[in-house]
Amino acid sequence: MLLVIFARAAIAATVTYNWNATWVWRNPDGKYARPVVGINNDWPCPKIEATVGDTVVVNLENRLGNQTTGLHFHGLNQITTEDMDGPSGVTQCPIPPNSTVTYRFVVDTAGTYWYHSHNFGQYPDGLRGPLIVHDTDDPYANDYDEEVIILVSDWYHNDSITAVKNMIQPSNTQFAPPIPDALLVNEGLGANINFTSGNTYRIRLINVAAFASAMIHFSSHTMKVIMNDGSYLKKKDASQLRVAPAQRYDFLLEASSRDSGNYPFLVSLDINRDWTNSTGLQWPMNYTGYLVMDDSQSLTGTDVVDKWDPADESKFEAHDGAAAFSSYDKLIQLDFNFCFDENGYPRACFNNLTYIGQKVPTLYSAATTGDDNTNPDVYGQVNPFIVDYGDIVQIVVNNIDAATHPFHLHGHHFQILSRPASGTGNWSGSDSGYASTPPRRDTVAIMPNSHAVIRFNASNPGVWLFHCHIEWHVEMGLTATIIEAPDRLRDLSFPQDHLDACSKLGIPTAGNAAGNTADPTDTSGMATVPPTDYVGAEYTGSASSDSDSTKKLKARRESSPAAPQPVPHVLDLVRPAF
Ligand SMILES: [Cu+2]
Repeated sequence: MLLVIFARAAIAATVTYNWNATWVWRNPDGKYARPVVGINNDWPCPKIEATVGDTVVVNLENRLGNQTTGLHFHGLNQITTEDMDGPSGVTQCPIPPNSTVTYRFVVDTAGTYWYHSHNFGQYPDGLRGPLIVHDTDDPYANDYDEEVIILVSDWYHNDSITAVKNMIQPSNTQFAPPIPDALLVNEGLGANINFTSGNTYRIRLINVAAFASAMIHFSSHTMKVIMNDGSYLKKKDASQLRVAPAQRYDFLLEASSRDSGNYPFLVSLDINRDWTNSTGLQWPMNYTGYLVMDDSQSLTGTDVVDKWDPADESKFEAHDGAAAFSSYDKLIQLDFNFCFDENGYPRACFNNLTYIGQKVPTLYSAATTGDDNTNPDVYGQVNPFIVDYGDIVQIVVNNIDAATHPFHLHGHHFQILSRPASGTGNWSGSDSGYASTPPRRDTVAIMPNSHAVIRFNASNPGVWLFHCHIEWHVEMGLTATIIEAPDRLRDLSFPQDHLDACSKLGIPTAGNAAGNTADPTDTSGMATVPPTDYVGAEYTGSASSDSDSTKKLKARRESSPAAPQPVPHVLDLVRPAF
């Protein structure tokens, strides 16, 4: 055993990426060219790829000129590296133009992940990509021959700041989000898979959308699901899957020796209503790809799905058979509904409170407020919840809205004990009927007018967001903050380049939410009302002159002032719900 450990330690590598965040012009749907946030003057963004035990280093330089940036590594739990998680205002400051911040962490769990900007509403502008951690001990290693990544997403012709400005208007009384203009597969319109007879393929399906879920179905081939969100599952057949924003599925597709020709598959954007029982309500955004076994034949034919009836994500079972935590020490109940703030602007609320960003990043407050850091008042209205080290925490989300919302927890893979069907209503308060060997995920899609019950072990000190992964809803404030084991966060130190990013922006790095170091329990100066003027990632300082791309982008934004987002016609059938 010692020898094995030694051998693995010896091969652990450091994988380094030197990245500039840059604007580039792209036309991924073939209908509209626009600036997108790329890496090193290219887009789609590159893949991060490493092996379990490796150290990943990303040196990220902001060369955007007119926006701040940052990166989150979605699904990695950042054990002992809680300051590398990436969300702006939480574990770091936004990175201003012409600054570099280094992310350094060990990838300790194999699986399919992704990275994305967690800096205001920036990732729908393109800053997102796959993050693959290969396993040295893959239980399914002998079951497949090749790997294929499929990235699915919605896409918008508006840039994100314009889209959010249009959304957060008092006239938007229906809380309508930006409506996608296109469905992208692999950040474009082409994702055929070369399929060789006799081979089995491991598909790594990742949804990087800002809003839409995606349905997927393969004609003539059954998906054998082996992993969700970087957590192995007992192999299970699925005819259709729904992958919500930020979720991932790994599944096997077998090109049997009897197969020949080319087989279509269908990816369809899902409007997030549970229309499994309502065939009339859908977006006309479908993509047909092909499993290509015979190049000489043309790619024709479509995969027709009469009715979407995807696998129930709560019914998969963890591969290791780990039992559900049998009880809990701390209950956090979050009733989610849309709401209006004091100024009549549409927001999204947990327990009638919307998340309001504060001056000091929350982790920095936890590290610098001493014994007061167990007092939630120190953190301001970031919807803070304190949990103690080693607590088994149960989070209940009641989704009072009539649409599906995918909720993501940073820093953990949680157990999904219950995620009942649409229309089930709120949690009864009784802990019964739960899964015994539940799947573990980092993102759970909660059904319309229903709820979910999840549990995790608070063994990872840090400040971890819990939020809807519809990016538009994050910008409306649908976020809570788990402050985990604050007694173990006291006097944490932070890398100088992270602190430098703050000082360049004039952001304090110590004290309570308002930067008060003398009396952290003094709440004066904290933000208590969300700003009415949305600026998102926009940088108005004079750190650099604008590039041609940013000038064009600014000109376009200035020529189209904010206007209420029209409610799309298809939604007139029912009360709009997002
Ligand atoms: Cu949402």
